[in-house]
Amino acid sequence: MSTSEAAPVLTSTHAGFRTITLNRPERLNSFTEALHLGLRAALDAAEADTACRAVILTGAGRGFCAGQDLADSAASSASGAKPVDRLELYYNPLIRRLAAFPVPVICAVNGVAAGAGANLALACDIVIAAHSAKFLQAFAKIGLMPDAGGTWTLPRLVGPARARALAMLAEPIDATTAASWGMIYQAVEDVRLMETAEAMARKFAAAPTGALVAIRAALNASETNTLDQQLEVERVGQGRLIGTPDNVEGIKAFLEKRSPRFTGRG
Ligand code: T3D
Repeated sequence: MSTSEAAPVLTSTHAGFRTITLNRPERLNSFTEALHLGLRAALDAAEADTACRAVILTGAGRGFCAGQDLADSAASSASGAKPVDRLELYYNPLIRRLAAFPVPVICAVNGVAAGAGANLALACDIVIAAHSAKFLQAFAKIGLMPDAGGTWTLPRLVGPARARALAMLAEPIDATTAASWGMIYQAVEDVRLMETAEAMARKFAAAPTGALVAIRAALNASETNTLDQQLEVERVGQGRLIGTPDNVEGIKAFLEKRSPRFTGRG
């Protein structure tokens, strides 16, 4: 494993995957422009590295991400971006990018995830949270509405009644509740968080990446499609996957009763 440090975001490169760590622990990894730019650069690097077949996103210290840095938000930013500009400049491209990222993104929520930090987590493919983590749609507490995709993801994950209550009451829920509501995939003991995420990343690092990305795209498309439209999405998607090297290898390995050696992005 090699580690390169580029505060306020750290990247660790492992065999087949990268771990990207938000690194402003003294401010619970809340977003400044520098953090946005650091995260963007870390995702650029992961995307450019064809040996990278999964990404883990996590936070340094006791928090995952407390959303927008409200002190930075109040002060005039380096680029002079107003809050609403920041959505278009940073948050929206980030959420769109995760929805189409070329490899699966696992979010390892190590502590509180609030505001845009909560919705960043929910934009990832698989969310695992430490038992001590909390999810908080903090926006209404400061007179705002959820952003970073929260009004899209929340009702789809937990249903409209719970989404409304989470957003309007702005009360935290713990990781176990989040898992039981279907908001996240799994809540694990704090000490097992990273080993669980890394085991999953290693599995993805040996998986047929193209199929995983096609699965995500089809599931996302199903949110608005009719059954007929979705059957067409499956026909087109399967048409692209059938006959790919990973499909050929998967069938060959099955018939030869051995583990497949998928090439993923290669
Ligand atoms: O402006 C735009 O660009 C629009 C976009 C908005 C997107 C958004 O995300 S809006 C929502 C912004 N986030 C919040 O409103 C959450 C604010 N934070 C909290 O409510 C609490 O900190 C938490 C519930 C997340 C955690 O509480 P707790 O008690 O565990 O920690 P704490 O003591 O409040 O925080 C620790 C430190 O981090 C503290 O600093 P200090 O007192 O030790 O010097 C606190 O001020 C700082 N901190 C936490 N969150 C933020 C923050 N500093 C700046 N911005 C934050 N978001």
